[in-house]
Amino acid sequence: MRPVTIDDFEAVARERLSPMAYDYYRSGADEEHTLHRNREAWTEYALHYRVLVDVSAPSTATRVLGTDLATPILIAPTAYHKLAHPDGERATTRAAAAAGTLYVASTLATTSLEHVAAAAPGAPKWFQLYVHKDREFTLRLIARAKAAGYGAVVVTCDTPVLGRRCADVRNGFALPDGLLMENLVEVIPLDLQGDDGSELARYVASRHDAAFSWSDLRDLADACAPLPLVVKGIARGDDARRALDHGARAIWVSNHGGRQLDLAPSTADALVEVVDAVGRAGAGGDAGTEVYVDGGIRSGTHALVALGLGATAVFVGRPILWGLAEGGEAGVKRVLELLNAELVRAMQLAGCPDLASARDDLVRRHRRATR
Ligand code: FNR
Ligand code: LAC
Repeated sequence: MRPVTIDDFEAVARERLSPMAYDYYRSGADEEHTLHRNREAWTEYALHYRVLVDVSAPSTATRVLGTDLATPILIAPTAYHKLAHPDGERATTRAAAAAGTLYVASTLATTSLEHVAAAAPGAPKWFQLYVHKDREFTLRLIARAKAAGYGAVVVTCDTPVLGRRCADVRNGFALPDGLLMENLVEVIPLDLQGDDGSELARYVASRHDAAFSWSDLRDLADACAPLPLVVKGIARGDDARRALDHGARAIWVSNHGGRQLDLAPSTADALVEVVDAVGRAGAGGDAGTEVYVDGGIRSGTHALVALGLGATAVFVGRPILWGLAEGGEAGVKRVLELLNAELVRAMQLAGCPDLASARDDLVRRHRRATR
């Protein structure tokens, strides 16, 4: 069956992946309320479309931090791509380059950041950073990203500890033999072995710096310079303003795909608060703070709602993993082509010839019929 929707890709991935790998990719934290809220929240909005607009040649051209892209649908950092396909992150970065979009490589990748960069020379990519207790090691990761040609550093701030993913605890989640967190081989503590719960949770508990706070962010931004620093995992307007005051160049609204704090607000709701707090970002890169969002975006129509709510660009996580499992680099390309084709069709049906027009009173809360 050729996948027609992102959910079709997930169904194929579920057949292809080991149960442990699928559970790890799919899971949200605890009772998974936020996992489901993320996706449902996009349907709480309505696209108040316009008619009789020339939409014969819609443009999805986007600019993020000065980098021109063909689409506002970008690839979020997700760990362990080799769990889905032996080509792993190399396949993902090549597919991103071919689609004219941007890939954010995870600190916890199964391919070193240097090999990811070499897989698609010259293609725009950012490096996602987890701050380790070992600050010297953290600075070495930043230096490596600069040397490898990454265009920005994305610091993930919603993971001082790892959220509890119940399936991982039941499965005793661990990377299979032969797969490693290739960026971290110099620091992986041997005490990761254990037969209770998730190996990843033990790594995060032993290595991530839960003390990292606002007073450290400015220093981190300085250490990343001249690369811009993006702060990922923001869920509130006041935190978005603080991030900008402490050196962030852009704000990434995220709750980690519902994998961290359960009962966190949906990213759609957080996006509205953040855009209100830091000004309407530019879809296509006009003036204003750039605000990105991820979480539960499973179609181009969801993406159009997010852009209409003020996002400069959107990121997808799990859909890329489903594409990897379905067909490696070709599968990721098919996922990206599907999402972008859905976005273009939604723009045409909404009377949007470009992304800027999506911000002009297109999106409003869906009004439920009052009894
Ligand atoms: C993630 N995410 C994540 N984020 C991050 O900053 N570093 C990471 O290494 C990972 N790893 C990771 C693994 C898996 C399996 C998932 C599903 C997610 C979070 C990711 O960047 C993004 O915020 C969410 O995935 C977005 O939600 P959707 O699109 O997956 O619903
Ligand atoms: C996760 C970590 C790797 O969500 O970010 O699994």
